[in-house]
Amino acid sequence: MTAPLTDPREARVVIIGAGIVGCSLADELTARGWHHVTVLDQGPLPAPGGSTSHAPGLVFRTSPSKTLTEFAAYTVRKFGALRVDGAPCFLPVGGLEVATTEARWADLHRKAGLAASWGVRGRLLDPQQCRKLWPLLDETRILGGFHTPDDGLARAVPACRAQMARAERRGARFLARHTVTGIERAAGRVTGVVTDRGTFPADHIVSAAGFWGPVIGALAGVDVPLLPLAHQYATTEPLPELAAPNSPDGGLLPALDDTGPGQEAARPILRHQDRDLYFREHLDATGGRLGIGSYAHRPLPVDPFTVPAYDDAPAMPSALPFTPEDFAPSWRDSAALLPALGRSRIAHGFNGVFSFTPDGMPVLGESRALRGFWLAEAVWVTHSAGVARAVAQWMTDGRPAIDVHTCDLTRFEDAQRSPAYTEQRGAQNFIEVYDVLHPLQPIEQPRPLRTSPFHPRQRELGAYFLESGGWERPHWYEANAPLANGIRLPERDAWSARYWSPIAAAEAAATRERVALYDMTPLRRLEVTGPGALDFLQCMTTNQLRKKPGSVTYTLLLDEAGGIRSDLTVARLGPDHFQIGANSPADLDWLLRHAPDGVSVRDVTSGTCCVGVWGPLARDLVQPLTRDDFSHDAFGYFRARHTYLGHVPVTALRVSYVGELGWELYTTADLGLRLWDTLWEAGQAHGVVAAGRSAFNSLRLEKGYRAWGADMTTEHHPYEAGLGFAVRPGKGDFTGRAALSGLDTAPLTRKLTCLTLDDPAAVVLGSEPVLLDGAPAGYVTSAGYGYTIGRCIAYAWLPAAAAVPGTAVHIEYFGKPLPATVAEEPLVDPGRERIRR
Ligand code: FAD
Ligand code: THG
Repeated sequence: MTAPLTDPREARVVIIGAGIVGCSLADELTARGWHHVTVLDQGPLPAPGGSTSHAPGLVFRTSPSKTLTEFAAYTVRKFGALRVDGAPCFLPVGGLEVATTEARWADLHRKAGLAASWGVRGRLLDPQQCRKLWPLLDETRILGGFHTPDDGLARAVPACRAQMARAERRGARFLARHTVTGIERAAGRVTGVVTDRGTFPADHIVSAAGFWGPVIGALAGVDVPLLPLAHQYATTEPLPELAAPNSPDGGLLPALDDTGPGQEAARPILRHQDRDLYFREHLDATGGRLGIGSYAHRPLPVDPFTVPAYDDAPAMPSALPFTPEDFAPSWRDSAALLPALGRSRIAHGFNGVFSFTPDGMPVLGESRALRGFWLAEAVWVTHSAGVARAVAQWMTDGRPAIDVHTCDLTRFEDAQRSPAYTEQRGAQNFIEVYDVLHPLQPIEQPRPLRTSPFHPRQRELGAYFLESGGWERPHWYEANAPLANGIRLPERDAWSARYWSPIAAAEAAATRERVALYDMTPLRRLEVTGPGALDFLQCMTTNQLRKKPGSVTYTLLLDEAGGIRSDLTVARLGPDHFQIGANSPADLDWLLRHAPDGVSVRDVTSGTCCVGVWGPLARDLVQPLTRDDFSHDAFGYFRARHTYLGHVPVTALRVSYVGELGWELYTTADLGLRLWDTLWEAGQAHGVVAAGRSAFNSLRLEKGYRAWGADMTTEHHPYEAGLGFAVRPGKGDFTGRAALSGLDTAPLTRKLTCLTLDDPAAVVLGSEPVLLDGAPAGYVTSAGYGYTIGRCIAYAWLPAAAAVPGTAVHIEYFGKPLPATVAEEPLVDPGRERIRR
């Protein structure tokens, strides 16, 4: 992933784009000792006409994504310390989000929990307290607000100037009026950047071209999945009310004449998300105007290939003419919240262009197909410094210090890379940008996209589908409703009752008591073959794979620093033939990047399928279908073999993520339906059910099986994640081994910890803060109701001192501290009798 040089910092880097991302990246790279950094922009500097040139710069840090929150927290810290002409590049005016609906008010309580989980200071306020912060608010319209005193305004162009100046002092070059027209490459690597004013040799190229990303991508032959959309921003005429000091009854803010140079705002940045609006002040010597941003209008997509050049654009390439008719409802909504606006009007407005991606997250990282070609795209000012730091670390050390898998350009499935997908999802993300979104809420379009061969049967059984990675995934089956009749479960609150059904309890019980079929088709399958396959996988993963064919091994992919990139099952099907059960598309990418000549790595997920047959009666179901011996002695736990079930050739793995006796049965997609029908028919005598993800998640939590990406990421090492058993430092060298040295015996500072909620009726969903003695000390990684144990289970990162069974904690759910207790894990079948019989 790094240039073929001994010290990566000697490499020549060309950054395309001198917006906030390009400038921040030049600063971060030169701070790390990179000498040869050139930043090119087609426009003049320091305001070349991209999205940054007119960004109002609101920085709200709190997000459901820990990664985004950490990016933003760094932006606030960094820009807070930067100055230009004596004025700061960040104004810590605070942030205020108000609620005008019950749903939003509840969601602000949830948001306050997210803030606590990710270390953002904040407090819920009543309407009067909100009005003290923002005297223009009609307090009768709001139910309350969430105040984050350390949020504020980034002054984006000054922040560009400050970072540009610093990077230049360290030797970077910034070249205005250079339009990139080509990317030169040789042998799968970049070699240079072609512009209208000459060619610049490069070992690394970073596309920080903002919404022009797809244009630069096209020059490089790399898909850049983002959609540019216009978003309206308008400023009012001067409002006398803004210039006035805060309310006479003791305002929280200094009088405006104390604000000093560069103080363009004093009151908190304000969000009215129920109406897709945000507000900031623009203060000056003569008074103040209010800036209003709106996401309430129809999506206004822009073709990045036809955006006018700087000199041809009426204002700037990224600022399209204002369409007042689109803004009219937002103006009325603004005036309803801030009645003083009734005496004002819009003085200036524009439709500003910036990037939206299929999932709302940035697109970062190096292309595998074109080494040395990096993307740092679809980044808000809010996240810019954090993104730049992560990319600079990535380029320098081979990895960012924080987990960025949700931003990694490899995260999209093939089926999610079409222009049609990017356009549809990008526009939808614009529409939903301020919506209250449930963590399980699936996308609505395009669906269905990927279906397993069992899909027709699943529909017949009344599957309730959610979407993930493009796949339709049954969460429960309405056909099992009669089984749920006898099961008594506590009532759920409205939030946790969404995307949930008591039928999941019946499916979990059927798995524990009889036998169930689980569609495991979306489980990523990689095939690694060739004479060097074993040695390659030994080098790439932590556990001992040098075992006889027919073995299955649970093992980890680590990065150089010992962080967990993934957890895998590796089935050795032949001397040079391995089948891997993997997690994200990044696993394929990582293996392909490292595979030596002669080793082939293929993703076979789409052409194959898998059904899990699990439960105490699994053997009774499967054995009559095959001539091979499926007894425990002949087909032991974590073994694999080829067989025929009826007419269907299958690879059977004796593995169970739900912690019950049984097999994962794999076959090609063409035979999938026949396999399902064969198992279904044979299962009738044993009371077989089809079971969904909801039961699946419950059972895996009861068994203590970690889910990569939620419970652990590259930020964690195996010992603190409770996965030390899968690490065999004695087997020989592997990626990450050196970094783990000594960690197996060193005292842990934090631990992935199993908690159960004390009240059998209480439920949490994930990402909630865990409180120790009333103060946030960790956060929930994943959670689900344990139907066998009759309590909600929550895994959480906690300080090791607290991770002692019996320790009492609280989990904050919508503002309520729910008592919970650290539990001994696993909660079910610690002796593994159920899976080994
Ligand atoms: P840009 O600033 O667009 O920089 C990309 C640069 O690449 C441009 O200068 C361009 O000239 C250059 N370039 C492109 N193609 C070429 C080429 N072929 N050759 C040479 N140079 C090239 N974000 C927030 O966090 N908070 C906000 O409050 C906020 N409000 C916004 C309001 C509006 C109206 C808009 C439009 C955006 C807002 N954003 C906000 C989003 C934010 O402005 C952008 O996400 C951010 O500025 C993108 O920065 P960038 O450096 O990636 O891109
Ligand atoms: N099936 C297959 N591959 C997978 C998963 C799967 N790969 C990705 C992910 N899921 C990996 N996660 C696990 C977690 C636990 C187990 C299997 C896959 C498991 N662990 C046993 C235990 O911890 O008791 C055995 C461990 C051992 O003996 O080393 O079964 O669902 N194919």
